[in-house]
Amino acid sequence: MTDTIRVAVLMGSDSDLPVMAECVRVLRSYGLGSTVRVLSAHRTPEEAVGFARGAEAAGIGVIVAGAGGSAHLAGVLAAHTVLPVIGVPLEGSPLHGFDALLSTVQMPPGIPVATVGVGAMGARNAGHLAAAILGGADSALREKVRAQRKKQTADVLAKAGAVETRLKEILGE
Ligand code: RP5
Repeated sequence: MTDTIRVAVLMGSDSDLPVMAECVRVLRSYGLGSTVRVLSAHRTPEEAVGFARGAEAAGIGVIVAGAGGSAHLAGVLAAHTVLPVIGVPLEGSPLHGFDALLSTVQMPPGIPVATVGVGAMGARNAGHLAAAILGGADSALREKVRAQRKKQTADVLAKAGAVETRLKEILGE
């Protein structure tokens, strides 16, 4: 069950979809709907700028933008909206996303992009961060974020409790 669409998940190419789907998966776990679009800072620049300019009026609260190569999508979107923009550097290039990381994170002061980690790990965190941002003004959503953190802690502690047993299995003891 998802609510009205408050998050836009954008990506520079349809080839980015398998990774950016991880962001959508996390958003859905919080009951957050999203609009998913392929928009490129380089290949569809007019459309990308148009989306950024119209996002606020469309009810979007957070924009997530994933791109690979010398990634400029998140930065270009941020230049055309005051909504928070989360950048996901993607790793398809010969430099394995290091180029995308630097071009996404090194924004000039005054036009921030909240940059998460490279690839699927970052895409998932973009979903969690979008939920946390929207949760600032939505107590029900904030409680979902809190519950996710508590469950995560419990899961890690449960796994930690099983480490001695697993070690014996691995060592054949
Ligand atoms: C970027 O170039 C896209 O975000 C993608 O990660 C990368 C390669 O795009 P394709 O050549 O696969 O369309 O703009």
